[in-house]
Amino acid sequence: MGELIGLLKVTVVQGKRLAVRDFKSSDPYVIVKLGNQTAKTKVIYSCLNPVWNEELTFSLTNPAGVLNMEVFDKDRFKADDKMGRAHVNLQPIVSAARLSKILQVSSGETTLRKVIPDGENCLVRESSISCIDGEVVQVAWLRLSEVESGEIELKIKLVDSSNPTSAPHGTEELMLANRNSESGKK
Ligand SMILES: [Ca+2]
Repeated sequence: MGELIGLLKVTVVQGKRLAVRDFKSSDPYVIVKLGNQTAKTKVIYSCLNPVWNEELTFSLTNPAGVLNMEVFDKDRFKADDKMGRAHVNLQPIVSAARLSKILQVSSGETTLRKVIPDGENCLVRESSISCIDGEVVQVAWLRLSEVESGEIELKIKLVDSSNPTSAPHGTEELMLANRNSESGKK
């Protein structure tokens, strides 16, 4: 496993125009994967424009790689139906976080960079990465593929280990270190 970069907090905000998998609607939930880590949102029943607003946490190691997500329709008596998939390249937010450190951005809101939609990503529109009060955040609308329709909004936050030279390896240690550095902030 590579060097620990920090914690990635992924908020699955909402879905729009999701595909119908039951009679008139669907019961969507999202599975998010980073490497061998998997997390999922709750199911929202009978809704094609669901609002989850759920934060899922992953530990992010170098190289950052790609965040994958799949949407499913929950079914009680048979296997859940697929409702599309999307991915986000995490390299831009990692470089933006590095930049914010170099620029020593701390308070207020600063746009660090923008990622434009192209054939390599799933972006519906331009995605911006900002530093908001010291936190690096990317907001992205993703078009689902392998499905008739649907878009997903994500908010990705990179929580850096505050002291990279002594960053401990392992999520628990990192969380402990973050807690300690927060309580001991000058
Ligand atoms: Ca269903």
